Amino acid sequence: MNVKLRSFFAGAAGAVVAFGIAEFVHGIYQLVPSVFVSLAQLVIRLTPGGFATRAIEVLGKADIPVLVASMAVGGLVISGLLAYLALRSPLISLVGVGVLAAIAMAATLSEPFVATAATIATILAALSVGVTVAALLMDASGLAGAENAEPASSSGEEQSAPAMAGVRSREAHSSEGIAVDRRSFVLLGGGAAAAGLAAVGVGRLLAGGGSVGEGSTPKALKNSGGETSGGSTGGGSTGVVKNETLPPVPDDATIEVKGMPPLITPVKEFYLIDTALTSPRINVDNWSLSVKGSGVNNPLELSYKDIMSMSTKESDVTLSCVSNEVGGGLVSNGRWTGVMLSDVLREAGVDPNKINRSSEQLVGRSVDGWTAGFKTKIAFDGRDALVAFGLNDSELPRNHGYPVRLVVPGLYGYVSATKWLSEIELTDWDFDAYWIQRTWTKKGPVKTQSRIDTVSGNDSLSAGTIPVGGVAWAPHRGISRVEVSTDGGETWNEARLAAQLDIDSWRQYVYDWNAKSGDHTLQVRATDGEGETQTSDKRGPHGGGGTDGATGYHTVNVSVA
Ligand SMILES: Nc1nc2c(c(=O)[nH]1)N[C@H]1C(S)=C(S)[C@@H](COP(=O)(O)O)O[C@H]1N2
Ligand SMILES: [Mo]
Repeated sequence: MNVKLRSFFAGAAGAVVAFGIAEFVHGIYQLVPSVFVSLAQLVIRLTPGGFATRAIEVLGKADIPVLVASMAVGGLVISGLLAYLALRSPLISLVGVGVLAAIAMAATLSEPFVATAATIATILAALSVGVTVAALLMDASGLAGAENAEPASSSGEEQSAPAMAGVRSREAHSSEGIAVDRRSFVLLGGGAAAAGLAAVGVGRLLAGGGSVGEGSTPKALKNSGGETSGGSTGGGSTGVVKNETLPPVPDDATIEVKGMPPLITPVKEFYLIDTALTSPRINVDNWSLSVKGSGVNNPLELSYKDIMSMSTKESDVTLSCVSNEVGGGLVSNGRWTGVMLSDVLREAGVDPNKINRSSEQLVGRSVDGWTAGFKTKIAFDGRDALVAFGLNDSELPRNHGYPVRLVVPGLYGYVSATKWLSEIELTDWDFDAYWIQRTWTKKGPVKTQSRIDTVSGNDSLSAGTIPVGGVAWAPHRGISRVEVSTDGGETWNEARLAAQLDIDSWRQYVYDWNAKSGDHTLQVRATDGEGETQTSDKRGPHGGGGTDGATGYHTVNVSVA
């Protein structure tokens, strides 16, 4: 292994150690954000629209491992190069480390919940140790650095100077550096890297897992009439509590066919889309929801208890993502519990009759700065727009927005369904929320759609009766009719509909197809409660002329034996 390579690996090993320390501290003290996660968030935030759109919306969360892997590789390469650079010019290397420190601080300090001093100290300490490890490794292999470099003088990067001490002092020591053979170098470097990785692992474990597990199972909600959760008897400002709950799902609202999705999507199967690398961990004791902006005559700062003491409402609402492909799975039906958004706004002194240009848009903002906006009047038009704290009779799971999110029937998630809600602001229509800035359409009404669930192209089918069924949705308009074609759209057959649970909810259908052997093209189309049939126009969610959701008929090619 030559000198260049050794210095490169020394730098990379130092980086692993530095990250290990930072992750470990994050694990034991959450208010020091994970440098890695914060950096990834920063990358996502700064990514230009087109790319972020593809990466996050179109691919869902599949981009996250790619992002994490490329960041890890990038970090190692940069650190390796910095160490290699130190051989020539410790000063430039020092500046490089200073820049890394600055970026790490910028990323972490912009997180919603952060202990500033502890975070700065952690980053400085981690970098110091990392650089020291790198320098010791280089020392150990007898790398003489910076023959001609002047010691770094009193530059602005002096803050991270301790980190570079090892590198700079090496000039003095290098003559007596213990030159180790290749094997020992690999052992030492590998040992340092392994220790760093172990620290990362322990840190991640302590922090409660990555983006997948998302911590413990949410607590069940107590919804018995009049009983408010929160445990407090400290007489809230709001008087009467009228908890309105829904009866169990009626039998006739479901059709029992193999492959039919459950009418209410279990939490574990509920689709998941957001820009957060890991869901914010919010302690309800220091969380609040502020309601402010134009036309808000009585700005509010609501605690979790305040919200739990208001009248609650349950509602079955199908939530869908604008980036769902025709036939795709980014749609689910939830039984949501919350308080009416209109109640919250009225409490904040918003007069529905006085909404004007300057209060035309309602913007939800999450603790991590994500935004979504829709017409304020939608909150007052009678639909069950909720400030939701429950899903399927439990508290919201962390990855679905704990403690509180918005749910607005009839609007795609990207314009309405702010998770980890921290602020509701009334403003004008000029403000562009997160995905609008990234080229998606400003208004996002959910398009009427239908999906074939009980038959797939891979099934081995045999002639006879085959139930072709699935779900159709047109939230807040309802579904009045579903038709199935078995000949690629030449002729259409009326499907049998389950009872409509709610016009905001998807509806199950089935068509009992008398299948003959041969190849067939199955299609489905739905008509909404206003008599409008979904368009056959084939469009992707984004691109190909559209930026407002996919259209066309779900088509499944089958061959029957
Ligand atoms: N804070 C926050 N809220 C968010 C998002 C986000 O990225 N951040 N994504 C939105 C989008 S695009 C959709 S489709 C829904 C998805 O909600 P779910 O993950 O609970 O299914 O959440 C919305 N709320
Ligand atoms: Mo979405």
